[in-house]
This record gives sequence, structure tokens and C-alpha cells, in this order.
Amino acid sequence: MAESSLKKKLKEKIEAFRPRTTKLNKELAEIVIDKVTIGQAIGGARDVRSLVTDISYLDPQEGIRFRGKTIPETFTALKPHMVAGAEMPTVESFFWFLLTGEIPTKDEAQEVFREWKAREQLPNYVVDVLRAMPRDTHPMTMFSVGILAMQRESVFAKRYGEGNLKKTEMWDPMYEDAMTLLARLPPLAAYIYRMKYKGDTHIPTDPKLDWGGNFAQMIGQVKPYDDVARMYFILHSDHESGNVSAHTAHLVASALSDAYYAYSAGINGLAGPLHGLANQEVLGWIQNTMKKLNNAEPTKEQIKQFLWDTLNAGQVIPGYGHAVLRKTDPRFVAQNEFAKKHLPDDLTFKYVNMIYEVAPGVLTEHGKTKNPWPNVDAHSGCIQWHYGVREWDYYTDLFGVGRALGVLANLVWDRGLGYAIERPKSVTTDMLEKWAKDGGRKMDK
Ligand code: CMX
Repeated sequence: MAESSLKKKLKEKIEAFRPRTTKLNKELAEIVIDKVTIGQAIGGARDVRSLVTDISYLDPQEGIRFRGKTIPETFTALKPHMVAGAEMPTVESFFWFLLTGEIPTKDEAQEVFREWKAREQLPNYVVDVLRAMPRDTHPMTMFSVGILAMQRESVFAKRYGEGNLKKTEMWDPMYEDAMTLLARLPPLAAYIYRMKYKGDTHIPTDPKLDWGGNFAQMIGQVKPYDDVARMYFILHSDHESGNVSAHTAHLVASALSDAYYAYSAGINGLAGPLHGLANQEVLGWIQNTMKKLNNAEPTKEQIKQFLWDTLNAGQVIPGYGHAVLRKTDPRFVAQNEFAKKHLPDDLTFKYVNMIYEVAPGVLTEHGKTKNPWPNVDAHSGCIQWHYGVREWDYYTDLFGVGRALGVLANLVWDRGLGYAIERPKSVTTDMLEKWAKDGGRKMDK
């Protein structure tokens, strides 16, 4: 395949950027940027600044910025990249932006479209592997296995195995793997959906449709679900590097494992209920509540009671709280605006809004969480449910399709800038107790 404009652009960008990283890593490496407390060592490294990415940044008060742009700014900048009749930009244009930091021209975005189309064919052996699994296997397990099964095709692993791949060239085969994997994720996720929930009937890909629109039609959805898919994939793409899915993939790839190994591992992390699986939990929780109320519109008092019942049972309120955010997640807001426009009378949406009115107060009174506000997962299931994607154990697969955009862009840059194998240092509990007694660790020990 001839070198694409995206790859050429990326090469320029990586080569121009690399001296900055090299200087920081060689000449300025001793500059202290953080200290670590006992609470951070035991408590999941919260707020420890030890990862670097330029693709997105999460401000606790403001929420995510992709390449310096807020979500509304991103959507506005990519407005020229909407297909006819759509109100969301194409994922192709967004991926160009994520990878390069530049808004693509129409031709450039079109090239990404063509490149993904050329690579999208799901190999038959992946289908065989999926079909060999018991049908009640969780769709996230299927998704992870499907990705891992394709590892045999890794260009990175092959080139590395040839023994002459220079460190500065590693981003190139990582890019090749990232592009192939991205092209195949919508067909893979759609195959799982149709096999598990739609009587094993399948809809072929449409060569004319963009990544998001094609996914929508492959699972059997019609307009405006194509925009739901585009919005959903873009909103879930990246949330800087420290979240479990992105960090897992970064960690695995830091051992020079390829994109297939790394993203399959990232998906396994996304499948946890404190991370991506929360979107399935939210819908389950709302549906249970609706059932108890015989599908009537809830009062604030009723919602308050259900929230307290959940907390008193020792469970978390799914979709609320965040390790970094301290305000309502702008990804929640973006979905809320879409829902206000397209499904204002939907009962599940009314529950989502009522919970949003009541839960922050209840969680504040409960007094544990540092952030009583909703995260992305508090909203996403409700829109899926409205459009008939009601198999809520599938929702995290949708998250996983979108998350790949950010994770894989990061893996390409990780190799481009030669980031090291990740290997933080452990200490023992005895050491922590001793340092606590001493009033802190003496830095020479
Ligand atoms: N409901 C009840 N309790 C909560 C809570 C919630 N939504 N969020 C946090 N807490 C509790 C924690 O369990 C913790 O309790 P303990 O001290 O007993 O362990 C305490 O409040 C402090 O936690 P925190 O510092 O505010 O939050 P963390 O950084 O430890 O955890 C998160 C962040 C997201 C795991 C947590 O808020 C949570 O479990 N939320 C519900 C699950 C969820 O929505 N996850 C999706 C997050 C977004 C995503 O990754 O997809």
C-alpha cells in the first residue's frame, strides 16, 4: 500500500516532536514534578503525574480536551466533515485530528475513509473463533478474544522479529497495526452483536458508509442512530492516559507487545464495573427501578429512596463519581443535549435527568465520594435503549470500539517518542510504616 497522507503527516510530526521528548528525558530528567504519598501508593496512584500524552488532557473542573479542544470546540471544528444529513462529524476526520492535532482537509479525511475500507475485512478465522465460544459468553470477552486472535497479523511483531527494526522506526508498523485494527473493530463488534442477539443473522459492510454510519447499519440500525454511533465513538475515544483501559494498553505495549496484545488487554480492563462496564450497570439499575415503579414517572422522593437503598446495600451508584473529574462530565452533557433534542419524552431519559437532579445531593450527604457528579456512563445506555439497542451487556463493547481511537493513537505516539518499558517501583508495608514513623522517606534510602 502506498504511504498515506496521514502516515506522511505523522512522520513529520513525530520527527519534529521527538527532540522535545529526548531533551526532557536526557537533559532535564532530574527535575522533580511530583511527590508520592502513602495514600497515593496504596490508593491507586491517584493524581501521581507519571504518564505523558499530548493527545488529550483531563482537567478535574473542566473535563476532557482533545488536542487542546473541548468537546463542543472539537465538534465545531470538525463540522465540515459531516456526511449528508448528519449532525455529527465523521470518526475518520476525528481520528486524523486525534493523531496529528490538525483538522484534516476533506481529501485527507477521505483518505482515512479509504484506508479503513481497504483493511476492514474481518478474517474468517476470527469468525470461527467467535462461533466456537458459548453464546452466553460476555460480549466483552468475545471482543477481547476477537482482537487477540488477529495478533498473528501484526506487522509490528513481524518487523520486530526480522531483527532490524530501529527504535525510531517502531511507530511505523505500530501505525499499520493500529489502522488495520481500527478498520476491523466495527465489523468485529457488529458480528458479535448480530450473532448473540439477532438470531445469528448478519448485515454486510456498506462500502459507501463511513466508520460510524457503517457500524450503525451493520448492527441493523437506521438514522439517526448513525449519529449516535459517531457521537458515542468520539466521546468515548480518549480520557488521557491514566484510566484503566488506556493505561493497561500503554503498559502492555511498553514491553513492545504489539497493538493486538495491548488493546485486547485494554479491553479486559474496560470490562470492569468500576470502569466501562458501569454503563451496563447504570441501565440495569434504572430498569430495575422503573420495574419497581411500574414504569411510572418517578418522583424525586422515590429516586432518593432508591439511591439510598443502593448505598445502604454497600453498592456504588453506577455512573457517578470519578477518579479525576470533580464536576459533571462534559461527555454526559454532550449526550444530554443530544437526548434533549431527539428523545425528550423518553422515560429512561426522564429517569436519567431525575437521577441527575437528586444523586449529587444524596452522594454529598453520604459523604464518601470526592465527586458526586455524573460521568459518561450515567447517560450512554439511555440513548442506546431508546434506539432499540437494549442488550445492555453489550454497551461496554460500544465503549471499546470508541476507546480504541484514543488508545491506538497513543500507542503510535508512544513508539514514535520511544517511551520506555513501564516499571514503577514497589515498596513493602514495613517500609511504609517505618517512613511514616520517620515523618517521611529519607530520599537517600
Ligand atoms: N457511589 C457510592 N460510593 C462511591 C461512588 C459512587 N458512585 N463513587 C465513589 N464512591 C466511594 C468509593 O467507593 C470510596 O469508598 P471507600 O472509601 O469505602 O473505598 C469513596 O467513595 C472515595 O472514592 P473516590 O476517591 O471518590 O473515587 P475513586 O477515585 O476511588 O473511584 C470510581 C472512582 C469511578 C471508580 C468511583 O467513583 C465509582 O465506583 N463510581 C461508580 C462506578 C462508575 O460509574 N464507574 C465509571 C467511571 C467512568 C469510566 O471509567 O467509565
